[in-house]
Formats: sequence, structure tokens, C-alpha cells
Amino acid sequence: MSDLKAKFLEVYSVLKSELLHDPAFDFTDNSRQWVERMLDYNVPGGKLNRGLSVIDSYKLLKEGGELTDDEVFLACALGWCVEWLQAYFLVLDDIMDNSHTRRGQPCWFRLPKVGLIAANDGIVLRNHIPRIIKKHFKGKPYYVDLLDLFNEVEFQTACGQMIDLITTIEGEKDLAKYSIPLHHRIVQYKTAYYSFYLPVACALLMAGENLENHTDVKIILVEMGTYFQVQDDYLDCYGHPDVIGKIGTDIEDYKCSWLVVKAMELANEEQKKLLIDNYGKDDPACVAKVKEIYNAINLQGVFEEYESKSYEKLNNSIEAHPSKAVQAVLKSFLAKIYKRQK
Ligand code: GPP
Ligand code: MG
Ligand code: MG
Ligand code: MG
Repeated sequence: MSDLKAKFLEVYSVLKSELLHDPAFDFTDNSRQWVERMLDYNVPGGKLNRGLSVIDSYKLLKEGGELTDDEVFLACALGWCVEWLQAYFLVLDDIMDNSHTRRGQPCWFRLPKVGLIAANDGIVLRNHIPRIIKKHFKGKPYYVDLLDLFNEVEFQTACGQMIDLITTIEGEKDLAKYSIPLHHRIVQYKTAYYSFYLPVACALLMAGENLENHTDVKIILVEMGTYFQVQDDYLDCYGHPDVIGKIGTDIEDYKCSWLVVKAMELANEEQKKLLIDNYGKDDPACVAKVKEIYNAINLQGVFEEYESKSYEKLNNSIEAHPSKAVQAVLKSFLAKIYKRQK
């Protein structure tokens, strides 16, 4: 494990312990144990890319100067706020998507003792973020901007999740309405802002920057986030559950996935009809039929081409950016996700 990751995990324990002794609530042993178990199950078990990116980005923005212990702690705390946000979204997303596993274990709501208590746990996770920020950032000149950033990004994500869900409404199922512009709109909001823009925006605020001066960075990060969610859609079908830690449900859920949009573009009339008849059914035979068509039109090859084109395009946008420090932040991000398998 890298030193940075070890340090990051150390800060998790500090934040957890503070939350478990939050004076605003009169914890009993039982309720404290519940929160601790809920946090350990849902917060630290992922790749931690989003959280670690806050620290990486902050370092790069400081252009090589050593960070003080205090700066490292604060960057880690903000990184954890992003991970807490992610945990909150995933706990609720898994209920909404009727998923089975996450990060190699049953989804939290699938545990017999948990069930729909998970919905409230999601709310608790969400409320931990302003508590962490208040404890460690109140009094900083960027405190209000930080709270505002998290609120803004959460709102955009919730709206993205809403359109992801309402496009699948039973009775209005029409694959012909699934298009690249619709897909782009969904993934920009549901994934890109919180996964890509938010960590860098946190680092920019910590570095004393005004976010209004960085809309060019935001545009590139949102494009990168779109590419990341196309990979997620691809891995939902073609990733190995043991590697990605989750079992795909997009076909069953009638999701406006990049794969089905491309499939509808490339399929012949007969294949289109088969897609229409089999997509969105919770039946392994129907799912297998959809995957058969995906293979027949070589969607994997189409994805690989999309992947290298996106990489090239993003790289060009990054190299056109005037700041070398910002370029370094964006390049390190892109390198982390290019051709990812999980
Ligand atoms: C990813 O979609 C999007 C989210 C996790 C945002 C959820 C937002 C909420 C407001 C709950 P996905 O369903 O494709 O992710 P995964 O494949 O990991 O389930
Ligand atoms: Mg979802
Ligand atoms: Mg999901
Ligand atoms: Mg997915």
C-alpha cells in the first residue's frame, strides 16, 4: 500500500471516531455500533480514486512544494467527504437499481438485518459530510464555498439519477427514444460532476482558487466523467463480477446504457426487433439474447474504438490548457481511468 493511501485510511479512522462521538446526538452503544458497522461496510471499501484525487490534485496545484501535516490532513478529510458522498449515492442507487453486489459483497440493503433501513443510512451518510466540513473547515475563508460546492454537485447528481430512472418507466418503454444525446445528458449529471469535477474543485478551493475562474477545467473533467460512465456501462455487461465487484443489471433495468444506444444504431431490422422484445426483462434468457446481439454487431470493438478516440480527444483538450499544473492534474486523472478493468 502506498504511503498516501495508508495516511488516507488513518484519517478515515479519525473522522469515523469523531462522528461516533458527535455531541449533537446522544449515542447509545447500540446506535454507535450500527453507525460504525454501516460506515465500515459502505465507505472505505472501494478503489478510493475520487478521494485520493483530492490530495493528488492539491499537491499538483502546489507544484511540488511539500505539504504541511495540517494540509495533508485537510486534503484527506475532503477526500473522505467525496467518498462519503459516493457511499451515500451507492447505498441508495443499489436499492433503486435492484442490484445484488457491490465492491465484492452483498449490497448493504440486501443484508437481512438492514433492508430499507439502508434508505435512512443513506441520509445519515449524506449528513456526515457537512458535519466533517464544519468540524475541520469552519473559519476557513473557503468554508461557505465548500458547502455550496457539495450542495450544488449533490443536486446535479440527484437530477441525473432522476432522469436515469424516469427514462425506464414501465409502460413508456421505447428503445427508439434512447440516443447518444440523452445518454450524454444522463451520465453528465449522474456521474461526471461528483466523480470528476468535485475532487478537483475541492483541491482548487483549498488552494485558494475561485471556482468561477476554472470553467475550462470543469468542461474537460465533465467530458472525462462521461467517458468514465461509458466504461461503467461497458463493464456492466463485459466486466468480470469478481474484478468489478458488482453484477450488472443494466439490461434487466432497461437502462439507457451506452451499449444499447450503440446497439440500436448498428443493428439491422431483425436485430432491432429482438432487442426491443428482450431488453428490460428480468429473465436470464432475454438477457442472454440481448448479449448475443451485442456480440453479433461487435460492440466490444465499437467500444474499443470509442475508448481510444475519447482518450485522444481528452488528451488534446488537456494539452491546450494554459496551466502546466492543471495539465498535470488532468493527465493523472486520465491515466488512472484509461482502459480500466474495474
Ligand atoms: C452511477 O450509476 C450513478 C450513481 C451511483 C449516482 C447515484 C445518485 C443518487 C442520487 C443515488 P450506475 O447505477 O451505473 O452505477 P453502478 O453501475 O455502480 O451501480
Ligand atoms: Mg443507477
Ligand atoms: Mg447502479
Ligand atoms: Mg453502472
